Amino acid sequence: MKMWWLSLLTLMMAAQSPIVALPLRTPDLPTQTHAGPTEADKEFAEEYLQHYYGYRPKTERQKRTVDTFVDAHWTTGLCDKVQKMQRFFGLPPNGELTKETLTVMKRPRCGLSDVEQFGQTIRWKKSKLSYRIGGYDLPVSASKVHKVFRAAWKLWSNVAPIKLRKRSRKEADIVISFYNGGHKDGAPFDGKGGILAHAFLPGYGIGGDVHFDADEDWTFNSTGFNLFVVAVHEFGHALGLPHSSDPGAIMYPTYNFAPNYELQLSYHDVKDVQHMYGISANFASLSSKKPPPRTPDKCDPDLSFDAVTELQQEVLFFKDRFMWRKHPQFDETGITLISSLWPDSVPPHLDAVYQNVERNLLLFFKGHQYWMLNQLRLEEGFPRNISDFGFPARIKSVDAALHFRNDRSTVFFTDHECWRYNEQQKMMEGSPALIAQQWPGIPTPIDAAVFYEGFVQFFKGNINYKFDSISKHVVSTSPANELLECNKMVNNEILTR
Ligand code: 01S
Ligand code: CA
Ligand code: ZN
Ligand code: ZN
Repeated sequence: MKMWWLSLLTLMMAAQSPIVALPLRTPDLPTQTHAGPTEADKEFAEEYLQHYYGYRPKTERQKRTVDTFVDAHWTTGLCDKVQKMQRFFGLPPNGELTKETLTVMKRPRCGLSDVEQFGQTIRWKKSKLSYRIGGYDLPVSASKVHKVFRAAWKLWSNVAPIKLRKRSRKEADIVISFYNGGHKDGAPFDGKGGILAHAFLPGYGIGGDVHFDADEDWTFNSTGFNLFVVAVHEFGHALGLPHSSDPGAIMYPTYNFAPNYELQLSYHDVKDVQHMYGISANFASLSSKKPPPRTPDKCDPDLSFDAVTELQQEVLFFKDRFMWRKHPQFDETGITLISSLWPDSVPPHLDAVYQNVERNLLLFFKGHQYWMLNQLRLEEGFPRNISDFGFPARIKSVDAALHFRNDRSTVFFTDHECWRYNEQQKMMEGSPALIAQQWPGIPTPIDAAVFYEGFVQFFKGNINYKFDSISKHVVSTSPANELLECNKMVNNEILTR
């Protein structure tokens, strides 16, 4: 029977990320006119739910005491457990002991001894799992597919004590197939785009199976959809992981491929899989070499930024592969991946970013290179060398860039110096000046600068300096993350664990 990712989290994420299509399933079992379950059926079901879903029937004494915590916990009992069971088997979760619910309960459960309920999720109970590639009409070279799948499983088995063996003939726990359109599991694929793949929770039969939409343009690079990236995500589901609200996680529900980023499980992916299966023997040595990356937290009092810029009415704060977008109309400043707004064009760990308002361009700096984007598109011929701006050869990178729309100029900060670039004449104005002279009170080198709310706002480490350009002095300092308004949280913020 069926079960895929339709958790509350998925629903929440779906509201936010339009690419996540929701397979709201319509049961393909006949609707029945039911006479209601017999007493024997009820008893059977109670026992079943006790055994497999942790249902605890009330004692007579508990039935009389209504208000205790324990009782409150248990009153949600039976109906809730029936729903849970129905969800697992893809039945309409009405919480009633319908005929098909009972039929499923009475089915031989041989395979199910391999699975166990683990908190809110289901996991495999054994550590040696097998997988098989079902069907033979692979849309891409078979040997490459095998290689990619092996590498994708390895990311998970590196951190958790699980082993995955490929089988070519015999039954396997996890069957991986490519299908197009409807493929008889109640969740038809939708052609190019949209849903790319889906997976079933650990379990017997279809449980643990992974299906890829054969209509997608599957690739091994950055064109189309990268099979490796999606396989790692789906294999996470096949192990029992739900979606994550952390945009840095592999289990984040939308596709993300960033060129030159070596795909790694994030800190949360690792924590989640280890929570279910434990920690692999070689995890300590592996993670000391390459610790799983943590997604920056806007409430971290030590938060600093790589770059800050205006973009239309928004202010963008860059950090590693991420950015926060502060919009005047939205209360919440959410974090996203840089690559989700500018796929394939902008690198992570930027040095500086500014918007050229007159020409509607956005310029990104990293090391000796810069990238120029018009709207969301990378201009042809980029990245180019920052010597274009007239920097001498000794300048290898910039720390920050500050654009002034009124006098159509941009100030670049490099170490203790600053340079004024004339955007109209496209040339540097004179020689560099000392930051200490031009911007007294600002420590160097700086991390980022932006003109916002009438002040030049400098960032260095975890401090934000507001500078008044007219009186030429620092009017106040505050925590660098103050503008992100850390205490304004909505329910799709990264869940604290
Ligand atoms: N599968 O695991 C998914 O998350 C589906 C949507 C479900 C609601 C069925 C999916 O194809 N999502 C797209 C995706 O890219 C957006 N998933 C894989 C990934 O790498 N995030
Ligand atoms: Ca699709
Ligand atoms: Zn399917
Ligand atoms: Zn998914």
